[in-house]
Amino acid sequence: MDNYITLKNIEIFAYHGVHESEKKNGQRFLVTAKLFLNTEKATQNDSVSDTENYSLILKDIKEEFLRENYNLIETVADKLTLFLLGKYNKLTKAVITVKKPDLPYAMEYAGVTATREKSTVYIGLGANLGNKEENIKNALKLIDCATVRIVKVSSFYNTKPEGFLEQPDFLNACARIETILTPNELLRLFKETEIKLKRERSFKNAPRTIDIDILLFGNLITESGELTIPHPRMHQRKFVLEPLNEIAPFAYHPILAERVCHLFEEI
Ligand code: PH2
Ligand code: MG
Ligand code: MG
Repeated sequence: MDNYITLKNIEIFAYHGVHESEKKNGQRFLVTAKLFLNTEKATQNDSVSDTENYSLILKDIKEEFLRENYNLIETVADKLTLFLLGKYNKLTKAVITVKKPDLPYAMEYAGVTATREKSTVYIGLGANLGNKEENIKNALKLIDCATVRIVKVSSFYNTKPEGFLEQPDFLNACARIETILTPNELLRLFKETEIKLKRERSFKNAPRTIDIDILLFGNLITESGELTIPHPRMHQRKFVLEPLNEIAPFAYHPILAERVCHLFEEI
């Protein structure tokens, strides 16, 4: 649903800026927030408890804007999207514009707009070293944080190694998460989590205490050196499709244009 709350040009005096004079003297900023949420229930009941109260949000934006000083209004705007989406559960997307209206130029303002939204992401977890069940559980605990919420976890499946066969059996699972991180930020979080759980990368597909892969990221299709979404081999792997089918049979593969239940049937 495409309804949103607007708070337009909130005036705040603050000390963000690259230049010493900006840090020392401060200046006026104008903050505009466009906050998306489903207002269906609120309009039905005409009740503020079914939406987000913009007076509270306004107070929070002013406070958060002053909490720490940054060089870039890019950073300020992005931090505000993270803060608001993290704190106000009903928000699905935040678009924040931060403007400097008093620069010494013949121009109305310089400004930056940052956008973040909540995405539904499916991930695969696998372990074949150490206490496999503990490793998967610990990985899920570490992933669950201010920017990532674990929504649903599949059963744990004992699987035979695919690909490189001369290694111990695996324990595999899938989870549905909700995140306001970008794909690259999420990948970084997963790599850090793998390192915390003592994963060592000796060779490709080597046995591991834990492997955490992004399978589907909303309907996103992306390919860069480090990260390919959807996961390029997910549709060929029973150890992915079986747990994924358990928790998300109707999740959609945007390249193959098939639902997970269909991919699972075909394998
Ligand atoms: N992961 C691999 C390669 N082979 N086999 C099983 N059964 N489970 C895995 O998680 C797995 C695999 C590369 O990530
Ligand atoms: Mg993997
Ligand atoms: Mg991996």
